[in-house]
Amino acid sequence: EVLVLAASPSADVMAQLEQQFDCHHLWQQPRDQQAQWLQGVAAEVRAVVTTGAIGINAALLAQLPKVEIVAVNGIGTDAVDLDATRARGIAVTNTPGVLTDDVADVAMLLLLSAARRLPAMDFYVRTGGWEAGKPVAPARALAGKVCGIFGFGRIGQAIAARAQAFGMEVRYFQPRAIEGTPVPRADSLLALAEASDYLVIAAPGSPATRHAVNAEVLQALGQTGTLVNIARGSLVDEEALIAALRDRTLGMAALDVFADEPRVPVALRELENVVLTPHIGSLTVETRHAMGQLVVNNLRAHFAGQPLLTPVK
Ligand code: 8YV
Repeated sequence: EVLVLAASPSADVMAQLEQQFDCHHLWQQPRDQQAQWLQGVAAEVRAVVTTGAIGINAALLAQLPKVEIVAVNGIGTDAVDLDATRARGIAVTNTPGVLTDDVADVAMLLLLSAARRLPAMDFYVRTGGWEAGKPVAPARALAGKVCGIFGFGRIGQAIAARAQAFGMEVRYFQPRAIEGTPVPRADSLLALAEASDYLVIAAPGSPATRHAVNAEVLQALGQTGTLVNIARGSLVDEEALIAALRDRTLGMAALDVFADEPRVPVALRELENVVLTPHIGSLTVETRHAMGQLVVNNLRAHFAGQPLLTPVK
């Protein structure tokens, strides 16, 4: 029996889950009834399907005595209590690879939107500013600017390729140097921020990266700097970010992820120098289908006693 915590937008994936497993859908239950409903199904659950954002905590795992596998429909496993899964020998899978391009696209979407102030320009046309002949201040060109990438895995490298195509100079930082890349590595995140016009976060959320982008890093990025985050809200000290944006010691922020989703602080929503999207990095028809298919294929492999396609170590 499979406990599904959240639906995939792919109807085909949902149909496959239904056909191949005995599914219990938590997301279909009204919020205030979920706890009680869960008590009725928990005993027989052998697999859990969750998302990168939702994950699974120790308390829920403890309610599932027979669970063997947690299949994450996403790449980030920061919301999964991996200590608890490891301690019980529960397998965990995620969906690397298939979402790289889409997430990198959203990083560029945000970067370009901030650089050329897309939300303000859109507002200007819609509200008749253009017709009324109101002035429009020129933006800043991208070509020649430095794009610093924090976290240089698959997604970070895909962002680098895109930034280079726009004529940007790219650098990266992460603790472990990547071999064979011509992209220079900064000595630290702080040094990267100092050198960058745009700082793009593409590192995993973890206790080690929590609030890595703090007041000091934001200060180093500076008045003409822009922060882009497509990774996890936990990497940024959101209070410090709001303060820096408000005081204009940081130029702009373009954010797809937040500390406490879906709650975005009003103080952030009210700022003009931000571009905000609702955690949509991987949200395309094609990619959500490919991610969901990987979830299904991992579950099938597990129950057939075959090697998992994309295990999390
Ligand atoms: C979504 C993500 O949170 O892949 C990730 O880590 O953050 C996203 O793709 C979600 O997991 C989609 O189901």
